[in-house]
Amino acid sequence: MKKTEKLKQLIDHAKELILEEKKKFRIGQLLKIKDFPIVVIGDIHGDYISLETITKKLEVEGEWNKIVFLGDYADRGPSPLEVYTKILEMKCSHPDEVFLLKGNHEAVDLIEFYPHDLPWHIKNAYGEYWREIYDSLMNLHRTLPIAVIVESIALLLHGGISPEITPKGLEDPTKEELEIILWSDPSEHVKGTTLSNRGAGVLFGPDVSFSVLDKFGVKYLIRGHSPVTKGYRWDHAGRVLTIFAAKHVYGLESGAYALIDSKDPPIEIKLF
Ligand SMILES: [Mn+2]
Repeated sequence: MKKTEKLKQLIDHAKELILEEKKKFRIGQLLKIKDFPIVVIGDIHGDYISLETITKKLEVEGEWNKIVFLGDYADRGPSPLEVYTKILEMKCSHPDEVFLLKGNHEAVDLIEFYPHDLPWHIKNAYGEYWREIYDSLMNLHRTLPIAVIVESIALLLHGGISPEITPKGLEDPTKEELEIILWSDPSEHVKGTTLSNRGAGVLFGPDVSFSVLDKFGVKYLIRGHSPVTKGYRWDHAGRVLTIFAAKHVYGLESGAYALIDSKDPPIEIKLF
């Protein structure tokens, strides 16, 4: 089979399986997951080495029931196509166990994001056929869900929250809500929300985290989006966890992912 056709089929197959999630796990764009342990993996940004390190560790340690990726799969790192191939193969071989959320780099029709080197990588690998691959990937991005609720434990999404975010709103978010969810960051120094210097989304303070997480009936928010030095960072009195996987691309001290289990405390950080 032509290699363009092979990748396109993988993307389209994964897209069908993502749409199928609606029958079992999803209400609109919101996923509900309850089987433990749940592995949560933050931004990869084309860093295939980090993704491979994590998946090898998961194979060896073997303790997972679900895997949730928090979005931002390509752009910045050298190997976005290897990353897509790997995560889409994982989705296809474990459709009821592996879930891909949308990050701001997958929000095709929302706000422009930089850098966006994915088209260049596809042109480099597929020449004149690049557009077919790119369009398939963009269509896949349009189908991705935006958040996961792990009942009474955690809300999982790419960026952040504001007082307007509700469980009902996550099922079918407005453009404004989507911008908040995909672009925002926590801040210790803000009360309520303020404008973000990213030019999109907001900075949200501890008071917002406490009230919104209480409204969702969960203790924690787990999100990616910020390249934190140690691969993870706790904010807002230990209720907001940032995790980040792309350690080579950002030169971080370590990368990290999180493991949610039915024990106390429920979240364990895994460094690599
Ligand atoms: Mn991001």
